[in-house]
Amino acid sequence: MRMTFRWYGKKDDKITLQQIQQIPGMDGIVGALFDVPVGEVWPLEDLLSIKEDANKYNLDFKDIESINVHEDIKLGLPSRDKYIENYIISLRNAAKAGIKVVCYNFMPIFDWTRTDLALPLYDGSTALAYDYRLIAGKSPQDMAREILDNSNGFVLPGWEPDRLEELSKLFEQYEGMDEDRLRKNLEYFLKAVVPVAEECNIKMGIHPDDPPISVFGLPRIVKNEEDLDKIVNMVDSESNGLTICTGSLGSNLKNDIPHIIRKFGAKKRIAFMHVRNIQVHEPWVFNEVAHKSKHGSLDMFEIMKALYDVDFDGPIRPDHGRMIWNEEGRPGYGLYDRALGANYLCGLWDSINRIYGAK
Ligand code: DNO
Ligand code: MN
Repeated sequence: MRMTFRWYGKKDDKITLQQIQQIPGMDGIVGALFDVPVGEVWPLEDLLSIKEDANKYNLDFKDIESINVHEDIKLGLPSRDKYIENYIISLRNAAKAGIKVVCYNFMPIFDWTRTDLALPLYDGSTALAYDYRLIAGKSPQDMAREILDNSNGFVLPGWEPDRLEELSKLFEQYEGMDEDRLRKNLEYFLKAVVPVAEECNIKMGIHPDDPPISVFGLPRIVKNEEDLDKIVNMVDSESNGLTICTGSLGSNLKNDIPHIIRKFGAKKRIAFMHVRNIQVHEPWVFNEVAHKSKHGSLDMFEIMKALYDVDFDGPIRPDHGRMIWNEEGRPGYGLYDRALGANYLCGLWDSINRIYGAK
């Protein structure tokens, strides 16, 4: 297993590679090219330059999050073939730069969605939160404005102001799109890219929908075990893998995460693990918490034990953290709480290996 930390790059992340290197047990960074518009080719030299920077601090760069999928692919438009071709070139470049895992998602229009980016918790920290009652009856534009007001200028991915201007057009394009059609479009994409990923020795890992429920009436197809089954069956290859994000899937308590890990881990379909805890108050009302089990609804020991049982040897990262110790910056992606989270996961992992035997 390699312990990793998501990094937004020299230009956009105030967290330095040196700081990441100083987190005990850290093996590598998870990076991306944030300046390349969605659908364009990722240049090899830009990937190599991240790798070179990371390696200077004894950190690997073997995992990408995410090469985003162009909206025309999700919509199944004729123009998708050109974007798929570009995706394939990006995958080949990634392989040349030593990348082993590529995370992506297939959520229409938006990436992950929250109704509050700085919910105050009992201890003075703040966390990301979701409450379906705050979304009901609102347009995405209203939501975006509300979120912008309390987020220090940061926006959720997919909610950038220039994108919001074209939102009505995007929603029109999705009219009549149901889960089955969206699934067909995913299958078309996977049938084209997975053979290339396989040839390049890369595992693709689809990220669950976050939250795993339809938002603003848009279809979502990565919500539960049944959805994951359908996806792994679309192309029979270990390169057609999953990112198991415990905080995303876990916001529906019906999703039994240790069981899901055992099932898809046994089939070697887990490409990437995002491990974080959340407190679920009632269906679709939840907030993120510290990683430790006692603070939330998920049993982190059981999650790590399931990974041990299936000999998981891919990348794992702490996911969103709270803002603590007066840290300011990108909601969910501060240094301190994620570093604590990583350390807690390392502690669990070490203990499990000591008790049940190192493999
Ligand atoms: C949420 C985060 C997301 C994720 C992307 C994957 O749980 O991990 O930002 O990175 O949706 O494409
Ligand atoms: Mn995640």
